[in-house]
Amino acid sequence: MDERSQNLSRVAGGRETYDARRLNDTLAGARFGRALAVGVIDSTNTALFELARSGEPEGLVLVSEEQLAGRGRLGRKWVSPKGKSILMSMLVRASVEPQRAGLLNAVAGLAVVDAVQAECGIEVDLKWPNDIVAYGKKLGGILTDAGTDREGRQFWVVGIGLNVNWSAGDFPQEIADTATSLSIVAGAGFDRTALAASIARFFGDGVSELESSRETLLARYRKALKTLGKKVRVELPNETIVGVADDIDDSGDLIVITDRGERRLVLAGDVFELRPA
Ligand code: BT5
Repeated sequence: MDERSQNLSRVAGGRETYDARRLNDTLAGARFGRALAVGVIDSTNTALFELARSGEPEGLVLVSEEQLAGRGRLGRKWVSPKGKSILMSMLVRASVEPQRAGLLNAVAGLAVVDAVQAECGIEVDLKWPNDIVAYGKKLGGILTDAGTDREGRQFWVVGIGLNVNWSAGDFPQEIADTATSLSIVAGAGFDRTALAASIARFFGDGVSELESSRETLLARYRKALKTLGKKVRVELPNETIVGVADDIDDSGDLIVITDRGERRLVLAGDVFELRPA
């Protein structure tokens, strides 16, 4: 067995309840067109990152039923009951300037919005920088990890967590008031295999759009971002900014006009919507 197959089988050790064959059939020919479905894993982002470092080519999609160490940003935890979420990561080796790579979060967010619309008939919103929300509650989040492989080539692992078939009793205390799921919003369950395939397809189209036509992508992102035009409080590690979320720049960073009229560029932070005074 070569190194790559060994890596793949190590990562794949687990119960498979996604329909991996249908997932791969549906993705045939797509840019993100090879899927690996595993049972339990620490984190799909961490596992795919390791494969990427060893030279795995672009296009691999890793989905899992359960994560033991699911990660959010800044060392936060991503929680999920077994078999009820989409927990997926995709390996990107695009020709994107590193300073624009933040837009992969936008590409992933838009892919989720489009796939949920197509597969579930539900409209969901994006909240800057990486949340998928419905009725003001968090449905999903995105985590992009950037790395360099052993040959010095840049890659990105884009991870998506989406609460699909959770019922009311599935929410741990710490997110009970702030989170929701597609099944709660719609009152129906959804096929995770079809949804994951649709997200991967839209994501591939979006990465190509980012490479060839960034302005079109930015226009779509501006339209989907519910944060723009809202009065917000932005929490940064050492500072809190209050103002109006005015726009995003070419790299997807948020432009806030503060109450004192200053223009501030926010690269990463937690945004809370405030009620207008
Ligand atoms: C995120 O971080 O929203 C990024 C989440 C990315 C998860 C995916 S799952 C597949 C891949 N593999 C990984 O290991 N990660 C990615 P952040 O903005 O930091 O939000 C984290 C915060 O959201 C936590 O501190 C909780 O407050 C809340 N949270 C945790 N799990 C949640 C869930 N399932 N639904 C809604 N909110 C959640």
